[in-house]
Amino acid sequence: MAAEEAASGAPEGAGAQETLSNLLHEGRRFAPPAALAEAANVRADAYQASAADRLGFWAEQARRLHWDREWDQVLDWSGAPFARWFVGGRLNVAYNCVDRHVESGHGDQVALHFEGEPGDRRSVTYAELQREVCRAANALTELGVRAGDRVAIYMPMIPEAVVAMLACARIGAPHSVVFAAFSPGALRSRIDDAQAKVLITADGYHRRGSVVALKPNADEAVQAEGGAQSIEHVLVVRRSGQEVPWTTGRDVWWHEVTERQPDQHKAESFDSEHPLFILYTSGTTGKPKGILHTTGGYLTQVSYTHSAVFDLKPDSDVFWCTADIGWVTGHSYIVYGPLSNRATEVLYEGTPDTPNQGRFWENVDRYGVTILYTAPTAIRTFMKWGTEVPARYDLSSLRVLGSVGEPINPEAWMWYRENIGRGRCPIVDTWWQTETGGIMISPLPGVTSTKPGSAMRPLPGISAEVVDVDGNPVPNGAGGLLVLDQPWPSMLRGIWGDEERYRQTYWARFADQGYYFAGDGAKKDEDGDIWLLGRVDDIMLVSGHNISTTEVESALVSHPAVAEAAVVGAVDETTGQRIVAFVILRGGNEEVATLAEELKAHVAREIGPIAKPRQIQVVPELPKTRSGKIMRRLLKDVAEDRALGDTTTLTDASVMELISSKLPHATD
Ligand code: 6R9
Repeated sequence: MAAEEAASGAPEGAGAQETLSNLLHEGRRFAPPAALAEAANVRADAYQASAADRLGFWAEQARRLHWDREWDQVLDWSGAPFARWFVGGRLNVAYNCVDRHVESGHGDQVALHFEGEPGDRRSVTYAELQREVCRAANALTELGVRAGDRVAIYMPMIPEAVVAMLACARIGAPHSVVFAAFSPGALRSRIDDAQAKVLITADGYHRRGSVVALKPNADEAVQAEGGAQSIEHVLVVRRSGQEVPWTTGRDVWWHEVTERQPDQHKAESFDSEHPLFILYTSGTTGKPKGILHTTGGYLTQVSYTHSAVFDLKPDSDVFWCTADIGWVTGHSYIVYGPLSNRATEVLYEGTPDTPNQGRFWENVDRYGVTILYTAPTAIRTFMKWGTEVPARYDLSSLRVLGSVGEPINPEAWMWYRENIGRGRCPIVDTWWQTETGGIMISPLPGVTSTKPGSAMRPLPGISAEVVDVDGNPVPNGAGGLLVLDQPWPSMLRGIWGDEERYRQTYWARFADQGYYFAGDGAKKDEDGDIWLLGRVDDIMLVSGHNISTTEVESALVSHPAVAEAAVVGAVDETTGQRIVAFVILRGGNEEVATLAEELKAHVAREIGPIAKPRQIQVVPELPKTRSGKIMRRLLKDVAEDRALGDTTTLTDASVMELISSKLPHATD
């Protein structure tokens, strides 16, 4: 393996940046398949064209959409860091995502193949979607929702969730989607912050073979005493069919109110900067931030990136993004990007292991999925389950594979390529954030020769840099902080109701240079390609060396005995921090005692002695957020023998008890 050949010890005493440059030399390259390159939506010349005239390039991308009135100015950055894109332009997002496809003769094309977890199925064409969105828009209007009013959406992954979002967009009512597995308290604080007028929810949904009730949580969030007071109506979709508590006057069945509406609705045009949605992101500390996105710039970038990065051909592709609509990935790459591009897509309600561990691959096989977009956490789970699971299915329809959410370890990247893509499909590792709205750094599947584990380059039209603490670009081969040094169309327009926090969080760190600070560490390799190294808060400082958790984790999972790894820096009197690793073993590796030593030696070989974990703890599970990101903060609490911090965003809080009980309180 090239990574092993190239591994050499980091020289003792090297500076922080030199140390980073010695980590993880990746020699493997995968050129795009010739047929894909030949017919690719975006070619190599887009990089030069966009660099020569960035605003002209974005204006050209905006013309992908239907504008009721064209803009007067592409970008107004005079109020930086508050951007205005396509100033003076007017459009309707729902019209762009639905009606115009019907008008161009594609009403019979399937927009959504819905796959319920129990196996119930329903395909919704663009013409049907148009009628449903119109009815829902009329229903919201009947309930008193006007342009500018906020609507909270607390729904499972069913077609009505997509319809609800589009109906809000159609009438200019910004939605705030709250992940259905969030608690009543989390829902309440988000409704309060946005002062939402209507809440759209469901009776319940299917998860891991059982029926989960949702309406009681919604009720608790908006109850008369101690609940969110801004809600006037709760609109309830019938999904699970279970009995629900009911508050007459406030609660309305979705089917009752939509069925009596006309299935036509005139889409009004809105200003390019009209708010489209608020999406709360928790971050590591403090109260959730309501990230605000607006209309024209957002839709332009998600539409362009969805077409460029996944090479979508609307007449032949079947796209499947496995995220939940509660996350930005679901907003941009289930709803707005794909539908604006007239994609046919899969919408799946459930989990990957219900009724068995082959469910994802069965879905790919059944619908002939050609483009799959998922997360490293899912890929590592599939690795644990073994290659024999996907091997049982016909995955020959696949042609492009995507990854998002966390750095993808080279080992997981290779596994994805070989076992899912069967060595034929380019992998696009896409870096972006709730705040960026759309993909920023990613290979282009018909252009880029990819490297396992690297997100490669900023997309045409996007500018990013890796800088040192003073804001100077680092040379190739060195590490630093990722910044975005030019505004982009789908950038957040602020934090809802908190202008100062917006400035402080993203723009204060490099105020002199005017850079957006993403909060991620990154390095540029010898070719200038970008490797994401995880959140800056997670980067460790050992004897004066900056060491990224991502790289030590990648070294650990490159050992055949390790399925998943999470690494943290714990306070240490002599070295500042010491590296503590938590690993999940692949089946059949029981000789834990000798393994710890072997893994330490393996990391030392792969990266260098400085990166060797002081402690290695075998654990049954890792703490993850509900969107699949490892919560290193909690592992750090364990490693530093401290009471655990806030665990409310964990998928499964009992995981922490298991881990805490296992860690010996000694250093070695
Ligand atoms: C889209 C999304 C954003 C944070 C981001 C970074 C991490 C996302 C990544 C990645 C490395 C990738 N992240 N994609 N890190 N490589 N391809 O996940 O948005 O939930 O706001 O998270 O996720 O740390 O800063 P969000």
